[in-house]
Amino acid sequence: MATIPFDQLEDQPYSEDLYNVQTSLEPVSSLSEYGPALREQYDELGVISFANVLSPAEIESICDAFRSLVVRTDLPSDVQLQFENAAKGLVDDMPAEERLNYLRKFMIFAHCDERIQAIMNRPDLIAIISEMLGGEPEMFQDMALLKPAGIGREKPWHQDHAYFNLPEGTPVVGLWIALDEAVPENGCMHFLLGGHTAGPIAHFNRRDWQICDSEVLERNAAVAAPLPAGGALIFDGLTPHGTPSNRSDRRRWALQFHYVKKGTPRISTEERFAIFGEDRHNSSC
Ligand SMILES: O=C(O)CCC(=O)C(=O)O
Repeated sequence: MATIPFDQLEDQPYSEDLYNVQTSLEPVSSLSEYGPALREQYDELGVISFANVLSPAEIESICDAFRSLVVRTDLPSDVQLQFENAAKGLVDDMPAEERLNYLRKFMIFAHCDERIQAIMNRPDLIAIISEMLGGEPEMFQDMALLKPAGIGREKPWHQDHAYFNLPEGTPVVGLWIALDEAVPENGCMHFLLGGHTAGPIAHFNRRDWQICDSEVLERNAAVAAPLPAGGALIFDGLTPHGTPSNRSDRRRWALQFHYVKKGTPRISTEERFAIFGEDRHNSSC
């Protein structure tokens, strides 16, 4: 790697109340439990949770894929890697394989490794996602946020659709897979249940491109979504979610894909800002 790419944003202080929730979203055991009741939960709450989706061998294959990607010197130019801002000065002289402990994000990397594609295209996951989308899915974005131990920064509350150049009203399904046990201490996912029914919410450039903190607190619907390694969350692209900083001594790796219906048109970034920006919502933060 010629120059080491770092996250532009630093971990900043935030109110602990944003993630100080008393309730957890209980996962069902496995994908085979998916049926009308869970479909109803998805429509109503905007998220469903499964404890056992990836086998230990599948988890290991994805972790191995990450290890092989981080040491490659010939990565295609569209693959993005980003180290935690807090790791500046630490990783420069480190052997490439050790740098993985400070990596914040991989993006657009699935095409480089068949092991990642195998999970992305797993028929039992695709069957559920197709039903939610109402048609054949197309993978829209692949990403992994790794939240290194001790320095993994907060991902403030947001709707994923606010990051995607897709028309308003496009069904978007997110699949988030825990590669380590994910708990509040190492930065598990938190959701505002039912928040997708509000449609697009105003986003602001604050600690990141995010929903205003006061809006999250006022909605008073936050739950934590802890998972064992191999567990997965399936959620609507409009369901607000965020993850606290990882202050623990345990890393929290996760793999995620977003799917849309095949043939979904794209819009421009300006059009996206017109949907999710503060001007349309006439709100301040
Ligand atoms: O994995 C995380 O910490 C946050 C993931 C997330 O919210 C996102 O990438 O949209």
